[in-house]
Amino acid sequence: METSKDLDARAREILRRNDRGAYTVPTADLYPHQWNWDSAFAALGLATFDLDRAWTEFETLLAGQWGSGMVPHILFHERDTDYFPGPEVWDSPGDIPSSGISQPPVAATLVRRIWERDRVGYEDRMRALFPKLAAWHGWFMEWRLDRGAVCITHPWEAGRDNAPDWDEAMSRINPHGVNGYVRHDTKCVDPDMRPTKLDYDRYIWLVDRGREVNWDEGERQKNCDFRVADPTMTFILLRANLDLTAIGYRLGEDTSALEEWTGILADGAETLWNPSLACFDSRDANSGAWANCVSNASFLCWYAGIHRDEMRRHYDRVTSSVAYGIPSHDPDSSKFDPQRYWRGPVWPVINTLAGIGMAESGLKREAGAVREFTSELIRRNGFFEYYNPCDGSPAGGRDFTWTAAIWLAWASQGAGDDKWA
Ligand code: 2M8
Repeated sequence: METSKDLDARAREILRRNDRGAYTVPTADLYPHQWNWDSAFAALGLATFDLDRAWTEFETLLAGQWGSGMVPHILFHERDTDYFPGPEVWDSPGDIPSSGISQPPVAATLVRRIWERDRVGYEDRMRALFPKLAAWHGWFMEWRLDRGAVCITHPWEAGRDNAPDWDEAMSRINPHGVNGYVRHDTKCVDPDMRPTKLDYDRYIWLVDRGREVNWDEGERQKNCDFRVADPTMTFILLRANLDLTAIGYRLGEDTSALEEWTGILADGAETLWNPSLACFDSRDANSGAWANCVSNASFLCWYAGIHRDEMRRHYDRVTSSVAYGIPSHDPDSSKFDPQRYWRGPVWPVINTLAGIGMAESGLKREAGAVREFTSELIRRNGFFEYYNPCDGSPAGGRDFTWTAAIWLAWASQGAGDDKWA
């Protein structure tokens, strides 16, 4: 087995290899563009050895912001790649070719972390990013709230693409008229580790609907076929908003709107509490129905500063049923699939956010265990996209940017005093 130092060097090498100059791709073949939340994690990793480059990562991401404030989930800086669906399918109106939806806004939290550790010489760059991040948060507040919780309009927006959380809402979509497309993802990784064809038909059907109205949010809201209030988005935006407020204080900026949004989001997060499941859950904003899913996103409550004893009990239960936590879906559920993407596997990216939240909330045992699961999976297998929670085997894309970044900034034993939480 490699030492921590060897792994540190390999992680840096992966970040360098996935670096395209001013942005980082998640992994070369499978995802050859700039993804929103992957990019913010890339910056966190880059900051451990090249601070300047880390700031550039955020700047490139925010350069893709639309006039509405929305920051797309994919920026296509290069047109000619095999990724599907590429820029011509989205046909979006931004200056940089992009998708038409967003992703969990972890950027404010991660840039705060980077800036607070090394402020000297970076105030101007922070000052330039601040209004852009605030406008992005404001876009969620304007267009995506349901009783104060943040809704997604496409499964790709939550980043948990094929999570069972969306099964019910997606089952109502009849993807008529979608055909003739060629997937590239299943050529790069085992199809059993990816969403199914029916999932993809529906993903593309939803993209077609957005493109038809030129991604106008007002139009999309009038006729919204898929709108689900989601713990990933709600907890992450709530946390990001608190962090952006802290940045604003330090810069001497007006933070009154941010403070108001925090109150709304904190109330909204409570509306995701499913009393019969005794858990934070996804809620269909069109039908009002609960998804009835204990997912890894449910455990982001602490990251957003929200505590519940019931969530500790769920955590103990789901992690005692697998060898490595946190499974992305409840192992006691019939929908649990330890190999298929967001329907069971462990994702270092969610483990990091959940682990940070647990540590900050004083859940030392749980936080330590989540870090140890993550660290051991990486030490055993290297830097994969996700891992099987039952046997720890690696899955999905290899040499993965956010896994390498997370190793350097959080999971590595060598991260020492610099380790987050
Ligand atoms: C996965 O999603 C993309 C679509 O956005 C895909 O499957 O093609 C998700 O895991 C998402 O959370 C992640 O940001 C993206 C790139 O790593 O891949």
